Amino acid sequence: MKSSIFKEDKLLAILIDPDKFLIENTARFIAKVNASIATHIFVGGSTVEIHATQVLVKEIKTHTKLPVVLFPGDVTQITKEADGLLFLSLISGRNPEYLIGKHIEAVSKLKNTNLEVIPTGYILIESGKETAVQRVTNTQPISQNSINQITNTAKAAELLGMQLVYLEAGSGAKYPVSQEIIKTVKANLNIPLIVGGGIRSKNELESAYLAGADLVVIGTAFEEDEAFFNQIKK
Ligand code: 1GP
Repeated sequence: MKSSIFKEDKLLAILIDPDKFLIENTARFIAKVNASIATHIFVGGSTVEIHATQVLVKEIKTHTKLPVVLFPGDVTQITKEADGLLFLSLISGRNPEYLIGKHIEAVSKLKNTNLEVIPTGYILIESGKETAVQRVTNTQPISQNSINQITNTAKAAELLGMQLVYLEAGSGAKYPVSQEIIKTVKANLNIPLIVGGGIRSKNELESAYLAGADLVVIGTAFEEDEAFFNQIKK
């Protein structure tokens, strides 16, 4: 079953980290997002102050019709103001807290919300330097050379009934997930594939689509240089 939020392919999500984003810039930044080929806004980060996500999502929603999807680093980032929630299980790692523990904690926060909860197999892939996900979750990424392991992990997510697989190189990664990995995983998967981490140019975005990514997530490149929006105008 396909999620109602992720119906098409070649989707682009702009990731906003509430910790690195000034709320007073929301209108200006979201206007650029609206004028671009972006189809989704993701909100989340590894370490976010309590309530910062709620306030930011509320503000974003007043400036756009694009779906706002939570990409939470922690349970405190769940807010009913958003449209959907990637219910991430970090299946590349073996830390029970991030496989199932946080999810149990989240249940009481999900009651009385209309959030579309999307079970997502989250696979952290080595990308040249230690990333925040690695540090916060205390798990090791899978090596880019272990394509079989990555592919089987993604397939296991599908067989467990997850609706999405997310190949994550980590925010600000030195290099993104390779085309070969995306291609191999996609060829073995019947659910949509998200790819993110370290994608900084239109070329890299197109390479990810060409390899088979259904949705690409980009955050850091826009944080560092909003001129990047000029290259991805509608
Ligand atoms: C991080 O995949 C996302 O979780 C996006 O990464 O910030 O490197 O674009 P970047």
